[in-house]
Amino acid sequence: MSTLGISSPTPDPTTADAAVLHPHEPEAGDLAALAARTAGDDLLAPPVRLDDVVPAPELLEADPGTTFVLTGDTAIRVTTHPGAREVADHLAELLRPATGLPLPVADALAVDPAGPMTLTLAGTTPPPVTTGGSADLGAEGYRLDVSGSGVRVVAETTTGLFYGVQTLRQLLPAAVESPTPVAARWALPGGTILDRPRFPYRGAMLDVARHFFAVEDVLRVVDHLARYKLNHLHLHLTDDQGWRIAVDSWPRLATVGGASEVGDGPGGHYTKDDYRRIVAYASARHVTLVPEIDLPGHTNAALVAYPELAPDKVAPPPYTGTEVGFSYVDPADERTYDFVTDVLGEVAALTPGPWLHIGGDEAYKVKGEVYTGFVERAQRIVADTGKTVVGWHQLAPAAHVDGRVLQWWGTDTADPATADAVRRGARLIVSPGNHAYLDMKYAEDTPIGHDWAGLIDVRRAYDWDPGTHVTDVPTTAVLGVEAPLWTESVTSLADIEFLLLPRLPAIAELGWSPRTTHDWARFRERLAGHGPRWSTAGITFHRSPEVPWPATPTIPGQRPAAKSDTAER
Ligand code: TNX
Repeated sequence: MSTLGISSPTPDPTTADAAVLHPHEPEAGDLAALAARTAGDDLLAPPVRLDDVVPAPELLEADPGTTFVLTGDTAIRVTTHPGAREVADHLAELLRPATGLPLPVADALAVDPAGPMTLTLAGTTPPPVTTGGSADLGAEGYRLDVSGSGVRVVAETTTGLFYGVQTLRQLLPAAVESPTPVAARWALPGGTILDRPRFPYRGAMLDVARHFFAVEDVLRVVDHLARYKLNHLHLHLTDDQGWRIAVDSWPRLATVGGASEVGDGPGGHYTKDDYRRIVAYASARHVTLVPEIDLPGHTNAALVAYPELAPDKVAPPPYTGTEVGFSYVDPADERTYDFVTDVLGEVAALTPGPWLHIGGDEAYKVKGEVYTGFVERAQRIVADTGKTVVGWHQLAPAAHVDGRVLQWWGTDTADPATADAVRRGARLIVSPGNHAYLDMKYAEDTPIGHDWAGLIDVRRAYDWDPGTHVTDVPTTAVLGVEAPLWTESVTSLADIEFLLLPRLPAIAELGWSPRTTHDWARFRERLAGHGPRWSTAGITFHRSPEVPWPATPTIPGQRPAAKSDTAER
């Protein structure tokens, strides 16, 4: 690519790009191109290509002749600003374990160190001249330049800087993911990336109710989100099988309602400090928490703790199965609305982000006007907390409240009630069960997961368009995309990662990348390079046969032996 245009989804192997060592199986053309170059050139080629980034950047221009290599002299310089400094420290912490380099973080005003990496907040420093097109990087965009003398990330916000850093990380060899020092040449490919997201909401959901997961597991999921520029973590905190968040005014919700899960496990719940820890960790990674209290159905655990909320005022036994749709809080009892007000008030107070999710799905025993009436009261209660209400698309028939967001989880593409709610002002988060549900099996023989919405291989997760998916909903009403992970069959962090990877990056790309970059053939190649990253970092993933994974490296972070590779070591 010679101009800073939309990144070509299918690069022509005869162009200069092909001379850059490709991290996957070399094609005959690559070998010929390599043979035509000097040995010195081969040694200098970085192992990652600029256009291998996931999610695909909006614009990129490779400079195949140029490489920047991190050395013991490389320092990170950053605009004097606490948020920018935090991003610079994050970058240093990402790179130090594998590289073993000191990578000191210095104020931008400090003496210019050799071989700098610079993070600049535009607005405090003049923005760079941009080539061909808008310089408006917006709330999350960034510009990344890799030249022979340095790496520069410029953004208008600290979030933009953070995403520039995530891209920078992907441009280094997979060995950078090693938790311990590795001898490698820390080369980045030369060129420029100008990047910003297609949709403002890009998320994943973790169901911590069906099975409870420790705070550490949730933090690790946040890391996976941040790596692929996803900016929302939706926590499904309550369901029939367990209530997972401490509520001071109704303490038995967590202590009694939290003491169960699917199967025989002990369950558990997050204390308010646990939740604050998740919020802080997520916020440092530019991820906003979206807490869900599922109402009026999916409430058996609450009824076990407080039978006064049950329609018959009798405590049901704890539920550890996987059926849905049988439980509900009594919509005819005013005490229920005290409960809703207290719980949503406390959760809102704990949550810095703008969203509060009230569920609303599968309340099969609360029908028609009774259901709509309940939802309308719950929506007003959310509004009174100052938050914006989010709910599954079953909320659609209820009256509109300002900012209301519906989360589409259908498996078809048409729903007149949802389209009507959008006409009345609702926005949509799109999570189609048959494309975005991470609890669906990849294939018949996938050992865990469901198949009620079909099998979802990586291509199925990738090949759809959130902007046009739901009939009669304009792209402008689509806030973004989310990949939910329900955990009826998921019992460990390894299970979570197995279902997340490699489909999460597919959904992330749908949320971030411009549609013009959408190309399955190129996506699977770009994705392949992430397998060695995950292996090196000790992250479990599904070796989907659709993706041309490189053979397992013998030394962590190093690429498998192939003729074209030997020159690089
Ligand atoms: C449907 S999707 C549910 C969940 C289940 C999931 C299993 C939605 C809003 N409700 O209660 O866990 O299917 O795939």
